[in-house]
Amino acid sequence: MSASLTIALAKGRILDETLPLLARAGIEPNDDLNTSRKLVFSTNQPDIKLVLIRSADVPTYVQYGAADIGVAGKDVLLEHGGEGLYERVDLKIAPCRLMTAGLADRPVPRGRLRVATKYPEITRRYFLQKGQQVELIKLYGSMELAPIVGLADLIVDLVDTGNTLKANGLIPLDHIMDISSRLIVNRASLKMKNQAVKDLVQKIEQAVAVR
Ligand code: PRT
Ligand code: MG
Repeated sequence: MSASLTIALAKGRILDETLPLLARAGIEPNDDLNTSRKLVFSTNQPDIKLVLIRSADVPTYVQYGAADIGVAGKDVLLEHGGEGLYERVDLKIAPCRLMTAGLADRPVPRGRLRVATKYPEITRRYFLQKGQQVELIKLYGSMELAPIVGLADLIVDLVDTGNTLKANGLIPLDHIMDISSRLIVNRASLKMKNQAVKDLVQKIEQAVAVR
């Protein structure tokens, strides 16, 4: 008898790219996660279940042990702070870059800049380390609009193809860091359910390696 494990995933690109990895690790949900309205899913492994939550909530569920394991972007993990959890595997999925961006047709003004972002913690640290004073404006999405309407001089956002910036007259400026999704594990689960967690982590590492 092995301990039961709960894995937290988020809908969207993380789910789309994690399901094939789980399948290669021998874990298949019993329902279609993309169409079902359920939040808890059994799998072909009787002792493994999946829960589906918002991506920014994944570290919180794992931190408190409501899920033993989770998949979250490095952006989300840095913003959360990582308390109560361990990052175990770089899944190399959902890759992108965290960047500053501004209007293509206007130079960045001098003096104290206004920066709009969904990532105030990462952004605060980035400009602090550069020794640059900024005023942070926390947004929950559509950051690209902020410079257009004069809400901010710069944004800090994720960039993949660059098409979203371009479509809004913005250009990428400074590369803050590369981002990919990580497998995270609750600290207590790693101790209390050590064998089950180790087995699963190992299978997923193998699935990432053959990808
Ligand atoms: O969308 P929702 O608010 O429900 O949640 P979410 O934004 O947290 O979920 P989702 O699925 O959009 O993103 C989950 C994770 O995927 C993020 O935490 C990142 O680690 C990762 N990821 C990888 C991305 C992108 N690539 C990405 N391109 N997340 C968001 N984007 C957005 C970006 O914010 C911008 O609006 O896509 C747009 C830019 O894309 P390009 O291709 O036009 O440059
Ligand atoms: Mg999104």
